[in-house]
Amino acid sequence: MKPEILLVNPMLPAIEASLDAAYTVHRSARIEDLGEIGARIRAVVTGGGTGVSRPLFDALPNLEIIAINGVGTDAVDLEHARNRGIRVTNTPDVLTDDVADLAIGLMLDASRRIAAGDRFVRAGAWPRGKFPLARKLTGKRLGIFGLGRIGRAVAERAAGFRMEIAYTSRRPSPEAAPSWRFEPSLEVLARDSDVLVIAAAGGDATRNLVGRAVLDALGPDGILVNVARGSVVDEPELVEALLEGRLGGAGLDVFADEPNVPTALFPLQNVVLAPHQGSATVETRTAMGDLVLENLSAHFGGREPPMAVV
Ligand code: 8YV
Repeated sequence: MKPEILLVNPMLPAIEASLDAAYTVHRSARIEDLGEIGARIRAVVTGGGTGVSRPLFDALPNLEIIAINGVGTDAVDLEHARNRGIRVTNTPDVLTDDVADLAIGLMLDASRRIAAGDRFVRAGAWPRGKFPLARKLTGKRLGIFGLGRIGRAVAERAAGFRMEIAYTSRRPSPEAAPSWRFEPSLEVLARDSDVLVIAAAGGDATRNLVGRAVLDALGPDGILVNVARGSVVDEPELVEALLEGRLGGAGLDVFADEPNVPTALFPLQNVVLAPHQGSATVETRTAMGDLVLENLSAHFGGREPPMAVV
C-alpha cells in the first residue's frame, strides 16, 4: 500500500507525477474536505509561506513528516511538531542563487526605475516628454539584515556593483568577507545604508523589526528590499513611510498577507512589487521538488532525510 500524503500547494507537473507514482496524493487541505482521510495522512508537502496551520495539524493525528518545499520554516510550529514527534524537512541551498538574483533585480529596479520606464514606454508617454532621472546603484552602501546563505549571496553579487557592504545578524558571521562590516544595531545599519535588504528568517524573533524607527533611519533617499518574509516589516508603517515620502523606494517580493498586497502601493512609481517569485524558476523549483522527493523517500525508507530541520 502506498503511503497517503497531502499536497497543500501545487508543484511542477513532473514532481507531482513522481509524487503520484510513489504515494496516494490528496490535494485538498480544506479541513472540511479531509474527513476520515485525515487519519490516513502520513506526510504533508507544503510551501514555505503556507506551512501547516494548527487546525490542519489537529486534523492529521497520524502525521509523520512535513516536507516544506522552501527554505523558510516559520509557517510551521516546529515546537509543536517536535512535541508530536513529527519530522520537518526543507529545501535550503538550491534556491539561494535565485533569491539573491531577485534581490539584486529589485534593488536595481527600485534605483533605476526599470519597470516604471517600461510602463512609461508602453503608455506611449515617451514622445510627450522625458522619463524622470533615477538613482545610481553602483558604489552605494548596502545594508543586509540577516547574513545567512541568501544574505551572503546578495553581498557577493553586490560586490560586483562595488557596493560598500555592512550587515546585521545575531552575531558577526565567520563566513563574512573581511570587507563586510558587522553592525549590531539594525537601526544604525539602516541609517548608514542607501539600500537595506532583508534576508532574515521570518517568525516571532523578527516580527515587525523593520518598523518606523528603521524606516525613518533609512530615510527619504533610502531603498528597502524584502525577499524574506512580509512579517519582518511593519507593513502599515512601510506603506505610510512610502506614501509620505519618508522612504525613498522599495522592492518587495513578500508581504504580510499574501497574495494580498496593500493597494495603496499600486500608484507609487518608486515601488517595485513582485508576487513572491524569489525561487520561482523552472530550474530551482525542479531542484526544490527533487529535494522534497528525497526527503520523503528517505523518511518512508527508514533513512534520515537529507534536509531534516526537526
Ligand atoms: C517559495 C519560500 O516561494 O523558500 C521559501 O521559504 O518562501 C519560497 O521559496 C515557497 O516555499 C514555494 O513553495
